[in-house]
Amino acid sequence: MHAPDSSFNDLDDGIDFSDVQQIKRGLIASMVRVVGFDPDSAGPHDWFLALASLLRGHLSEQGMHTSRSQYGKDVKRVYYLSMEFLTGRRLMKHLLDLGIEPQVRAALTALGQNLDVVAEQESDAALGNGGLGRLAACFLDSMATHAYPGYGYGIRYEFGMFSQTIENGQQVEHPESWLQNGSPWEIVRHNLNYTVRFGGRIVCFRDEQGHESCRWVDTDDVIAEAYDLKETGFGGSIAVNLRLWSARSTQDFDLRYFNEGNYIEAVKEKTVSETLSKVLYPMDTTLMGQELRLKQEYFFVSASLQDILARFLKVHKNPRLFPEKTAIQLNDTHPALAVPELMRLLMDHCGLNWEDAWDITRNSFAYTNHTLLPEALETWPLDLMETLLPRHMEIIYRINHYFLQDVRRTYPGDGDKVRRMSIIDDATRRVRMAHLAVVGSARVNGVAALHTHLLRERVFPDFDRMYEGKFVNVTNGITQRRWLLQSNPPLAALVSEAVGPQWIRDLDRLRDLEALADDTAFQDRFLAIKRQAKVRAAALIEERCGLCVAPETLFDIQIKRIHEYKRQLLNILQVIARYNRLRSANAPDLLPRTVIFGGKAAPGYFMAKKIIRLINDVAEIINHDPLVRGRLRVVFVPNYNVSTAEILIPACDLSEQISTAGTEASGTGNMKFALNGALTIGTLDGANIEIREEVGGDNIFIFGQTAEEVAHTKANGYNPWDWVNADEELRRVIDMIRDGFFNMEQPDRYHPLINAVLNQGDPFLVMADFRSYVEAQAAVDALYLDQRTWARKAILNVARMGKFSSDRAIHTYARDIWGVGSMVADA
Ligand code: 26V
Repeated sequence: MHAPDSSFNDLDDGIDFSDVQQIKRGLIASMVRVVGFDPDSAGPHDWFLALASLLRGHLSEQGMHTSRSQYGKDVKRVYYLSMEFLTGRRLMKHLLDLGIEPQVRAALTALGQNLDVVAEQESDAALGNGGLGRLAACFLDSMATHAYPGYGYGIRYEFGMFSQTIENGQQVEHPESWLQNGSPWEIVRHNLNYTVRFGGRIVCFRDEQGHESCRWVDTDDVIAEAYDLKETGFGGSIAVNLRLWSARSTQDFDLRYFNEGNYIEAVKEKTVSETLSKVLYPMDTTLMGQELRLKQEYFFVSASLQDILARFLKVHKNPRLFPEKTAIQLNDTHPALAVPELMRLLMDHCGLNWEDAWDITRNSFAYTNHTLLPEALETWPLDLMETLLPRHMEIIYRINHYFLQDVRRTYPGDGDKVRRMSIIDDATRRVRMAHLAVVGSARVNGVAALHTHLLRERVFPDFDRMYEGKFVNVTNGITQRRWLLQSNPPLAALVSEAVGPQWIRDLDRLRDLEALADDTAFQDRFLAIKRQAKVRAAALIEERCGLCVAPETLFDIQIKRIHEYKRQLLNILQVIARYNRLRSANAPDLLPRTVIFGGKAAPGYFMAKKIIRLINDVAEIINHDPLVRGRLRVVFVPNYNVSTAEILIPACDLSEQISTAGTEASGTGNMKFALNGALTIGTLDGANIEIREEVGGDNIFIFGQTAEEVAHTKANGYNPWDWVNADEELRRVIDMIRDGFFNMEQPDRYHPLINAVLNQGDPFLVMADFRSYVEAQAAVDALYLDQRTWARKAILNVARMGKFSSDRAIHTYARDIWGVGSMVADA
């Protein structure tokens, strides 16, 4: 008997994508056979579907080659577990990765369509809140590009991040159904599913040899169904799979009710279980302890681990080899239940004893922390966990028991330490997920040098001393494929012309641009490209806000989630001070600026929403004041998302990265802006510190207190009023807001805001950093007047961004944390 021939190197209907005629025929076939529409009357959206379906087939083929070669070589794989993947649109990315954009463009033209219009039809897959989710997307891109055997697992939310409109200056949220018009990229695998269990109770029994084993019974079950997306890498020959789980009820009808004639009651159960993957929680700080969120976390963790283990057991009979063949990265604590889940599967399903299961578990996981803010560190109530996941709670108690024995051995007689380090917080009766993740992982990393330092010193000092070498730093990065090649084609072309195209895979190659920083002809081309991008952004602003902004002005941009710690408030205070100076006519040399904001506030975050409203109220007054016409405009761009970022970032002159030092774990927007030739104004926080190290102190505007100074200021009894009273300009700004200058119709609108900041200690030191921020902004004004020097510094910023590629980050994870190799290097 011989093996069946299932090679697919030569599928007869495979299309040669270098041939425009073949693409055109393929598109027509796809329109007729898949979309089911007459090509003669099809519109851009139909053509988008036809094109995407055509590409999906090709990507699936690519992915199968990748997967066959991984099985063939029995490589160690890495699984990236994340509640969020903020991938944005995919069409242009795939075309660039495959190198077939010109051919596809030509084929569409021949069909009377324009590729750019067709690409605009795609909705933004916003399955994430912000930085953490976008990082996951950049990492998949780097893994695919550099041929790491990576794999992503997440949730297929039916509703991603809400879409935002601004009405009367206020944020209004709308549901965002990215699936409404179908998602042509997905490969649906109805037959690939796992049962995920909740509730129930545990029964334990002993066999004849006296071994105890436990069973989890009487559970409420939900089915997790797999949907796959292929993430291409540059060059197109490798695809990484992103598997998203969708919840399906185990029962379509509850026959008991059905037979009684109660039709509605009969489907209720189904609706309830299917809400599990309905919607992404749109907040990224405070956890409200909702049961649904915990269920979402366990749902995707359980399905993913069952899938990972099944894949492993297909090839290996011995579970003890698991850590040699598998690395699992926990993107924050959201998937931390993976630790007790793997223990459960190894003991209750594979029959391993505790010691062996624990050995495998703690050598398989690694955990990335993304925030120091105490309110964002996850904890879950014990009673909720015990009800929902009784078996996992048993395992967690036992992990904690052995762990605390170790703690007592390491720190004898220190009962306080035992209480502080425990996975269970006895005082609040909650499980500390970060402690569980640290104890269950071989490595823990922060996402920028300062962040890792503070993590070790402030959040986990006892763990750091107990586990030498466990805490490491991997500074974040971004993919230059999306954030330069795709989003800024003219600059990408200029760079390629100057230093060759290798930067696309190796960002360090940008260094050769340094030699051109003083070249006036190069500077002129660089500035012309910046201007072109500003014209494009101005069109977007006109369309979304009905506001006309001038590309000659300095574009000063702060786009990111709205948070007190990110200090959009500090920015708008500075804008008001600038407005006052312009009106008083004693500042003729203040250059014209357009100050652009964008970002979403969590729907229940009162202060963040007030800040949005204040920005819009201030904009309304300033933009209608003839005294400052042509010299100052303020814009709030609604519905900030990945696609908006792709247009605004290339257009930026000045990138605002102004969080209170010690609060922004890394930031990744800061890197995207600098890569596109913006200068940064920022604090010594997160990755800004490393950006300064790379670009040089002369090529960045740094202001404000350092993380150490912040701690010191607070320790010495900070009173924001002292700073307000000592600074006449600041005092005036505060008075205007308090007196209702920007909102005469309701003058007390911002009293809660002013009160919260000034009378409740100003925890993010807005007042303390105001003066130095204003001074840094004055230095910006002065420099911008000298366009040559500005261009030189901007070019140097681009040239020195090599470190901030997600390729570097992934190479570091692969080497220092996962112990996996590139398939190309291995070949
Ligand atoms: C936290 C929570 C808390 C519970 C409710 C749901 C939820 C959802 C997301 C998060 C994550 C917040 C952490 C986060 O996004 N951190 C950002 O991570 C970026 C990538 O490492 C980093 O650049 C940013 O500085 C950091 O704020």
